[in-house]
Amino acid sequence: MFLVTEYNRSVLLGAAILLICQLTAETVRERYNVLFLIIDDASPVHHSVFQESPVLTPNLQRLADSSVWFSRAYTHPACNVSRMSFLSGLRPSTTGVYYNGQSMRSDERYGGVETIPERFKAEGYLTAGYGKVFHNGYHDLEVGSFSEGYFVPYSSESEKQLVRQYPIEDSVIAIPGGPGNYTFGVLSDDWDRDDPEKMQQDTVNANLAIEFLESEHDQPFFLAYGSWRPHVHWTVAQRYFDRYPLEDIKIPEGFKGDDLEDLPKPGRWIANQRGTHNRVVRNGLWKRMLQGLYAATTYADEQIGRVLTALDNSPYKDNTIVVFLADNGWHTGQKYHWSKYTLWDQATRVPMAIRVPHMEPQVVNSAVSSLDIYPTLMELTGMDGPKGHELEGTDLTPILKGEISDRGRPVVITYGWQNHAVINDRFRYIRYQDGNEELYDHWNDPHEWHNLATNESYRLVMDNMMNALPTINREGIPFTGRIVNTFLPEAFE
Ligand SMILES: [Ca+2]
Ligand SMILES: [Ca+2]
Repeated sequence: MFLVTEYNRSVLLGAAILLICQLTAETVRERYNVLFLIIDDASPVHHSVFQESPVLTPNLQRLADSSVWFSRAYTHPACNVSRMSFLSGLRPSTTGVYYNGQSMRSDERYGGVETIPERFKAEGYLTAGYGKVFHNGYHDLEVGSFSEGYFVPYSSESEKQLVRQYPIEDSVIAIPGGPGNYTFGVLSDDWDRDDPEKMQQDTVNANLAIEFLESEHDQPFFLAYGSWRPHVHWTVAQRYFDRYPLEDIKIPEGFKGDDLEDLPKPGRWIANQRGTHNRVVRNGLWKRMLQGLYAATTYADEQIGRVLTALDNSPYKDNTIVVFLADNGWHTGQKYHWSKYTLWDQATRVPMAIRVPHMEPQVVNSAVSSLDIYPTLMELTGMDGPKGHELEGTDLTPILKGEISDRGRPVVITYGWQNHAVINDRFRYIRYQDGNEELYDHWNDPHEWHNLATNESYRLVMDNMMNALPTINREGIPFTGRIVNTFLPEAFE
């Protein structure tokens, strides 16, 4: 018979305490918090993280200095397509969500997929979303993705009020003939400081995120902050415009006058069918437009910086993973194009960072995809993947740890049914639904000026890259929103 003496009672007790401590340490290590930061429509050449740029983004640089920074991360070139893909872990070619007007939630096959915030919520996380996390047209459908009382989505009304009422009158810029949403103006310099009546929503939502990080939580958390800027309208306060005097602004290096001449029909069509660039130039607005984008980018950088500072000053600093990315890129005249919606570098390459406590900062220059975020977060937090669907991205944890430098397969970017770009460490191969092709050699042609697809000596390169094209290309799901910025049949005729 086992006699419980005072001695072995204390030994047993000690062993039990040790076990509990180990379990707690284990649990704490696996139950990382997540801070998920998203900015909207960021040009890949207009930020100053590890590159020369006229636009200063010191807060992104500060984040990059403590993170694994991806200089060649890619997303799909439209808000909804990109966000639905990286938040669900599924490719557009799998879900049939190819444009902003297609809501995945209304689809019977994929409408119920468990997205990143839902996954964390299901695991007992406090899940908060402030600003534009999901696409702004569809955030009503995402109420259930976040914990009750912790969801304040993007407000289109707030943006409209801002643009109509507050800009300094003679500062308002509009492109005659449109698009109308490029209209922007300068706010007086007391904006986005301390007066609660004079804060735009990105400031208000950053304040909510900061307040969240300054509060005590008895659950692990997933906190998403989505900044609407630098998306148009580039309406920000005077001080941001003042940093970029018009006389110092230069047109982007990547612009080449005859750039469209070597493009196949769909490429030329998507580049300039809206005619925006010609109107910008005809009206002498190119530098004014760049000034607006620069000012709005610097404002967004500051908001990200404020949230990051709140994390770094909080007790959560050493137990919180930070993910940062932009949902898509932006053309500022390159290939005669403004905005996104193309398969080229300007619209598809985005700044991206992942910071994991106690992991060495580094810069990764191999091609990665925003699709990789979901499986990476699952691995880092020790969670199982979502119920009901397989994630299609690649777990980047071995890259974060410095064990490997490459995800092992090319990145595939999609816009519209059967229009894909395949990107590896050297080339971008574009294939449109009608079979037209483009090929760019990034080692020798970073601006993608020289389409090599008609040069037969590259046939083998292109054939190899074709092997990475999706084998499933689901028909586009029905539109529930506006049909805008889509490829039309005339693009291929
Ligand atoms: Ca966007
Ligand atoms: Ca060209």
